[in-house]
Amino acid sequence: MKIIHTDRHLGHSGHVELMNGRVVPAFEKPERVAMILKAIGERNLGPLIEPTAHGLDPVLKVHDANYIRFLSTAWQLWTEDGRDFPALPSFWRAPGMRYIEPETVDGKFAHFSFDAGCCIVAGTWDAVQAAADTALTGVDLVAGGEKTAFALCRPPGHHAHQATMGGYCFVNNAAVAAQSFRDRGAARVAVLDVDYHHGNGTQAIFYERPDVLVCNIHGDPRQEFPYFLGYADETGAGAGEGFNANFPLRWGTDFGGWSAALEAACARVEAYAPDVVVVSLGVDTYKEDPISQFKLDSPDYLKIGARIAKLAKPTLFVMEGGYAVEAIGINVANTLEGFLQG
Ligand code: OKP
Ligand code: ZN
Repeated sequence: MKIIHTDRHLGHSGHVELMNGRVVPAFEKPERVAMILKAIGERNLGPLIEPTAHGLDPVLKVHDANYIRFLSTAWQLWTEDGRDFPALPSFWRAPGMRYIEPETVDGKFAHFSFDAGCCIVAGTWDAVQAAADTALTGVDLVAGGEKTAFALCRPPGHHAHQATMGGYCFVNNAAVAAQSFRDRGAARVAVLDVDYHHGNGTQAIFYERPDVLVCNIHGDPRQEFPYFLGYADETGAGAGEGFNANFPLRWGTDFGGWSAALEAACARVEAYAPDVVVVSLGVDTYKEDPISQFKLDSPDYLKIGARIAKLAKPTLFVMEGGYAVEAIGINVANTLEGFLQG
């Protein structure tokens, strides 16, 4: 299994987030990738390859041009204003307010975000572009006939909407990959999102489309971020009715409960008979994850990988979350190893 990786993610570092009302170092940090690389190397899961540049056209197929223009200039706008520290929004739109892009930098940050989880620093945009290229290089491999590939994306993507950043996510790498598979001839693409958090961005991007099935297993939004999407009654709309499936689970869910949801999600994928599967791979379902509330243990990830392999479809893994840095490598490597042996 080829592993697509570049060290350009390193520029997205030194950033902060808000945790329980305090400014703290971001949980979504470069060490996550270092630990994944270490475990992948120790297990000999496959060669590392560099992503190739795909430009912004495939990104603009799922994101608005105004939003991408904002992301590509946000650091410049922020520092032009005399600020030499990481950028964060602190204002958002309430329902009923106007959808207008303001002229000033704080207005633009408010307009294009839904939380304070997307801190921008000097290297953020380059890292975001590199992550999209990483996913797209994975598409090249799998569309070109490889059975599987692992796009080691950082920052993650599944919370990013068409024109909104949030939850550590800027460009929706998995959605860009799914769209790219469509554009390269796949008639039906399934996205299976196993990250602890609901992939609200991926759901929203494909919600009215029958050509991309989106299945999500995640913390119940009644209790968990992103709170306002991810309920079981969200089944798609218009032509997309019946092509979105949510499996919300309560805080404290262990592998027994989680794997029952995986079985149900996999049954949906099988019934859809996709040409290719994109797995949004988050391992923040782990029992020691510092921001999550499920109880999966490291050996469980071997079984998850094996169940995904049983779908017997070309499969692109796209990295999303996982914040227990000491175990993230083991848990990702277990998933991939379970898949390869399954
Ligand atoms: C991204 B991915 C703690 C609040 C949590 C954002 C969680 C984003 C998770 N400061 N906020 O799905 O792993
Ligand atoms: Zn997550």
